[in-house]
Amino acid sequence: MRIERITLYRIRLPLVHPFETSFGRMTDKTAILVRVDAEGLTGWGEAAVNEHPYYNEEDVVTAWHILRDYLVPAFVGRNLPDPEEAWRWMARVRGHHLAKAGLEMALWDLRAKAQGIPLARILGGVRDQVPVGVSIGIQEDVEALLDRIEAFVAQGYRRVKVKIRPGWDVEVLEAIRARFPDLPLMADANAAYRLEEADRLRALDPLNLMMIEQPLAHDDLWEHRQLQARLKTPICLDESIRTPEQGRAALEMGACRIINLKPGRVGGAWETMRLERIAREMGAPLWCGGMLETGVGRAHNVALASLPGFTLPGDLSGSDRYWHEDLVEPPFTVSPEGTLAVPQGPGIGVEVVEARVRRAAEAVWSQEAP
Ligand code: OSB
Ligand code: MG
Repeated sequence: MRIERITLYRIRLPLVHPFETSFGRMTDKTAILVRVDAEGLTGWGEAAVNEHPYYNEEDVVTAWHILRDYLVPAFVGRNLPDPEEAWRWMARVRGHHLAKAGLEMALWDLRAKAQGIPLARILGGVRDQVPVGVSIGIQEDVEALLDRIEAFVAQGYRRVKVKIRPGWDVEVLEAIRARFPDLPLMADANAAYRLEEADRLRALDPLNLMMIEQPLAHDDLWEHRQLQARLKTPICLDESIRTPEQGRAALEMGACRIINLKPGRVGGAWETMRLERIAREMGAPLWCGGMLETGVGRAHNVALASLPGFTLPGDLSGSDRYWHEDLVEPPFTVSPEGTLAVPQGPGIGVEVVEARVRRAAEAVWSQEAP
């Protein structure tokens, strides 16, 4: 199957509700959608890059550059490679995992469509519904946060993650616990603490949190290990785990007990499948994280979350939690049981509405095979 054309759409979509974390506040989401055309079929992927390099070092401009100048030219005009080969072609470019994932996942969509089967099936998915949670940003005040939690719980979400930072942490979580004693609850610090603040984090131990996500530096394993030895609450790593091998190392050394596996952060589906297998064989809990993806990236994440190693509810929420209007049809909707259905059509199994993509696009570029 010859790859005839690859198109990049740099998009910006307003969020229904601003999303504030310890690294900043987002009112819009940026991303690069990748469209791959081959022999009458179209595959879609999403590089879920933020506008600014505050979560990781990538931003929407670096991802555009890496895709346009390095990754796309390596694939246009060639035959669709097998998954491992595709990853090898990209590996010459170091890092830039969100950019790579956008293209890599579009190739998976294309493969599944060429076979006429759902993406989840060629990935090895075993569920047709995946349990989901919601990630809630820092709010104006605790009352506003409690109200939002109540509304999401009423919609069926199976666990709630709240963003924390020094000054918006212990008291806030205590207030949530007082109001929702049995809620599966966790906190994500996005690297806002130092090891010297371990005592502050130890104050969370009585609250029976499922886990605390990425308390220390974005690229650290060793100090997380020191912290985990002093905490009862399990540590979950996000930013620090960029490769399957780092995931294995973190689990082996006790830097974390749980991994938030974001397909974008590790560079796409191939690497996600490798880490899923490692965690499964080690008996470590795993869940699928998110980067406020549009329906395109969400479809890929939901398909991957149907793999057997994803044992906990993911940061996979309904389209209406993020967007006034998603870019795909049908949009993703959370069931009263707190699940998202894994699409059953060929490939990603949802229709990308190209008119909406173009409306959201700030730039479009494509390369065609000669
Ligand atoms: O740290 O998990 C994170 C969104 C953007 C950047 C980083 C993170 C997040 C989320 C949102 O928590 C998860 C979602 O997509 O719903
Ligand atoms: Mg996180």
